[in-house]
Amino acid sequence: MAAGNARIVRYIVFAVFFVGLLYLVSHTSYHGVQLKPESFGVGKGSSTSKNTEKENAASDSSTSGSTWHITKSGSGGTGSSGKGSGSGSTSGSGATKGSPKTPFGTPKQYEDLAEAPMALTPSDNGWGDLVGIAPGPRMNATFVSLARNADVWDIARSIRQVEDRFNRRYNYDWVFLNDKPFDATFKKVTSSLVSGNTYYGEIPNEHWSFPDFIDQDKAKKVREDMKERKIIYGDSISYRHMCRFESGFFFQQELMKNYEWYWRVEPSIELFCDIHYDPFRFMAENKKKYSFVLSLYEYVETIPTLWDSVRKFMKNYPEHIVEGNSMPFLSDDGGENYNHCHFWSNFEVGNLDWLRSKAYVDFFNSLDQDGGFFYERWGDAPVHSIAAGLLLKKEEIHFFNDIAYYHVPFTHCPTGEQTRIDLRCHCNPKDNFDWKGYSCTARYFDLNGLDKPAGYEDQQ
Ligand SMILES: Nc1nc2c(ncn2[C@@H]2O[C@H](COP(=O)(O)OP(=O)(O)OP(=O)(O)O)[C@@H](O)[C@H]2O)c(=O)[nH]1
Ligand SMILES: *[C@@H]1O[C@H](CO)[C@@H](O)[C@H](O)[C@H]1NC(C)=O
Ligand SMILES: [Mg+2]
Repeated sequence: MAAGNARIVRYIVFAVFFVGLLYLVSHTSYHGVQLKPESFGVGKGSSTSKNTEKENAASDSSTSGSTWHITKSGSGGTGSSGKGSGSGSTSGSGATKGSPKTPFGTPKQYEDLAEAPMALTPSDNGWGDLVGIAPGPRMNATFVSLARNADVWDIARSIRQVEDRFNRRYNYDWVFLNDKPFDATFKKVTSSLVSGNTYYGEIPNEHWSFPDFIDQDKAKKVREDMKERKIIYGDSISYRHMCRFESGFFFQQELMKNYEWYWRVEPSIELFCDIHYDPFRFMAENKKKYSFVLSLYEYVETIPTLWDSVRKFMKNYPEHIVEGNSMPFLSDDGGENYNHCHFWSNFEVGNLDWLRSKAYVDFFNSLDQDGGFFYERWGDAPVHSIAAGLLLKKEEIHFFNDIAYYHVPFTHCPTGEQTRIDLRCHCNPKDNFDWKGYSCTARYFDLNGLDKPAGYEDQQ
């Protein structure tokens, strides 16, 4: 019995000592005795260790670079299974060999991945080091978004994708335009998401109102009639101001005058693939002035007399109509009638100096005088497209196959499996609109004598 009691006492003493020890360790380790991360089976990661901090500073490494590398070598390991599922071993092994091991830039990597530190807070070394800034020159360019304060979360989604897929490595500016003042929330949220500088402009009233030559009664009757006929946005005044603004004034805003190139971004769009090069620089170096990813036929009810107006312009300003233009994209009978094809302008990368040129300004003013922005419901997409089609050489219009894009309800997902794999796309190729019957993109290819990408027949 006595021996048993002594054992129990010994147990209790030991337990009390152990608990005390635990208490001591847990309360002093952050100041004194540091628990070694290695003892938990992870790399040196604690930002609280001075030792680790020193290593962080000394080593030429980044957490994200190594994280990425782990993902990469993981998928590399499944290369053989990919081979079996694909379109034959040639393209399968081509995919493994052909795709770059580093996505872009030169992510810094550890010899031993287990040694990589983990930056947990913005003050830790390596926190902002998410693969490098892209090398090369920057163009005189900006993103531009027209938006209302209420669009903040929808534009936030768009910005996030543009940044993730492209701009975080390029840091181009972003101009926001609104017919009303932007509120503090809009500015705070958007500027937190954009890696470049952000600018907020209020549109002057003369760019967002009825010109005095518009007959208000006539315009009102049109809206009532279109409402009855259930034409989308047919009864909206603001939508008409928006279309006229995008057609004739966004590039004239004071903030936009600071740039030569623009990339238009609308709320709630999606980008599905990495963008590995600078589209602005591509445009500049290849002498492009306008670009698109989606094209389609316009809703005829919204533009019944647009082509009449265009013909009047062509007659009055023959000097602006360029030889070697894209008329066959717009008309099937040499310019007599409009086939309603247009580039979808909610995505555009283009040249602002072209839009500010006499040719384009004459074109817009001529159309504007005819009143169709209010007596009908002319969209900025056919207006921009017809201008690009007539005032530019056909080689100056570019189709960005590798910019994968969605704006409700259409998707451009690059044709060609290898392209989608190389660009790490997450769009479903079945959703690609390019070769469907209601797309005009095949006309663009035919007109320019371009070979359609391999595999397009399967998507018709
Ligand atoms: N500031 C402001 N921006 C507007 C207004 N109406 C539309 N916009 C913007 O103009 C662009 C086009 O408007 P949307 O409503 O997207 O028109 P849409 O693309 O034809 O149609 P959905 O996207 O399908 O609704 C978007 O960037 C909108 O944020 C407006 O009254 N004020
Ligand atoms: C950028 O382009 C605008 C418009 O063409 C021009 O006024 C401005 O000087 C340019 N800025 C630079 C830095 O080249
Ligand atoms: Mg839209």
